[in-house]
Amino acid sequence: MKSILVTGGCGFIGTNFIRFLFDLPDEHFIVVNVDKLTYAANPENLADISHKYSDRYFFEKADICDFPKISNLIDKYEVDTIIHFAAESHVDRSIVGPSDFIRTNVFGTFTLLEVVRQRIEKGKSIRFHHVSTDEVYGSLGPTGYFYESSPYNPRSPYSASKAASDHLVRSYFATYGIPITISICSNNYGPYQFPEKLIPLMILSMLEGKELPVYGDGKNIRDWLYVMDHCSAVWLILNKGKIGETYNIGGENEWENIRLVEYLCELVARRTNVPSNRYKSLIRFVMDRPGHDRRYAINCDKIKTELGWKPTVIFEKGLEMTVDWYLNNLDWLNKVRSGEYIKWIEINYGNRL
Ligand code: NAD
Ligand code: TDX
Repeated sequence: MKSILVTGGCGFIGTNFIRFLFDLPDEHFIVVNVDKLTYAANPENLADISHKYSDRYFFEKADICDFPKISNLIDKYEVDTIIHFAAESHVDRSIVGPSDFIRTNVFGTFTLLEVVRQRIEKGKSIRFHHVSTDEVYGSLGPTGYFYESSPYNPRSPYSASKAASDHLVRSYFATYGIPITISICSNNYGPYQFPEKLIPLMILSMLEGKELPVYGDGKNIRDWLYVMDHCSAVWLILNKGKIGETYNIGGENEWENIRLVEYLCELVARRTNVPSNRYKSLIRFVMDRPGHDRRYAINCDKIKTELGWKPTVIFEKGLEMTVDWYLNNLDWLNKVRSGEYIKWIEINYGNRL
C-alpha cells in the first residue's frame, strides 16, 4: 500500500489532485492531506472524500515549516511519497506582502526536504515531487517558448520564491540523492480556485455587477490548462518520470487577458440569460501589476514524447464546465470569501485543530 502525503490539499490544485486520485481505479494507496488552512484553503472541498474513504483519506492540519510535526506525520503514516503543492500562490499578494511567500515557499520546501533527507540517511526512500510554475522562467516577448532548459528569470516575489524552491529541490537530488521530480506548469483553471485569480474573480464580479479590472492594456498573454489535465500529468510523472528530471506542462493554449475576459462575459451571459454587453460594459482597464510578465508560453514536448501525456480538455469546453461549476456553487464562493468555512472547520474538526 502506497502512502502519499499531499501538501496543500485543501487549495485549488491540491483539492483537484486528491479528487483525481480517488477517481482512479487503483485502491492501493492512502492519502494524507497536510494543509495549514490559510485563507486559500477549504477542507470542505473534500468532505465527501473524507466521508467515503475514511479508511484511506486523512487530513492533518499542519504547517510545512514545522519540522517536528511533519517528521511525526511521515512516521505516523509511513509515508513513501510526497507531492508538494502547498504554497502562497497569488502574485498580487506577493507584491503587497512577500514574507509569507518566502517562509512557506522557500523555508517550507526546505523543511520538507530536510525531513526527507533525514529518512534517506537512515536508508528509507521517500519519493518527492515538487509542483512549480512557468513564472520561474520570467517573461516572453511575442514569440518563443519556455523549455525545460530555459534560464530562470523570476520577476515577482512569488516567482522568485518558487524559483528558489526549485533550486533547493534540485540541489537535494544532486547532493543527497533524494529521488525528486519537478513539474513546471502554466496557468490552471477549473473548480475550487480561490476567487482572487483572474477567471473566478471575473465570473463572481459579473454575477455581482462589479467592475471587471483588467491590468494594463489587457494584452498580457497566459497559457491556460484545465486543472485535471495538470493532475494527470503530475500522476504520470510520479509513476513514469525519470528521477532528477523536470517536466514542463502546458495547454498550448495562449489567450490575451482581454480576449479571455470578453469570452467569459459571453459565456456567463449565455448561462444567465443576460446580454453579454451588460457584462462587457463592466470591463475597466486599471493600473498595471508592477513587473507584470507579458507572455507565458510553455513547450511541453518532453512530457508528451517521453511520457505520452497530452491535455484532454478543450479550452472552450473546460471554461464552460468551470463557469457552470461556479454558478452551481455560489455557496462555496460565499463561504471561501466570508471566513464561514473556518467555523465549519471548528465544528468538524473540533479539538484536533
Ligand atoms: P492555492 O493558493 O489555491 O492553495 C495553496 C494551499 O497551500 C492552500 O490550501 C494553503 O492553505 C496551503 N498552504 C499554504 N501555506 C502552507 C503552509 N505553510 N503549510 C501547509 N499548507 C500551506 O494554490 P494552487 O493554485 O492550488 O497552487 C498549488 C501549487 O501549484 C503551488 O505550489 C503553485 O505554485 C503551483 N502552481 C499553480 C498554478 C496555478 O495556476 N494556480 C500554476 C502552476 C503551478
Ligand atoms: O484582476 C485581475 N486582472 C487581471 O488583468 C487579475 C487577478 C489578474 N489579471 C491578469 C494578470 C495576469 O496577466 O490576468 C492574468 C492572470 O492573473 P492571475 O489569475 O493572478 O494569475 P497569474 O499571475 O498568471 O499566476 C497564476 O498562474 C501561475 C497563479 O496565480 C500562479 O500561482 C501560478 O504559478
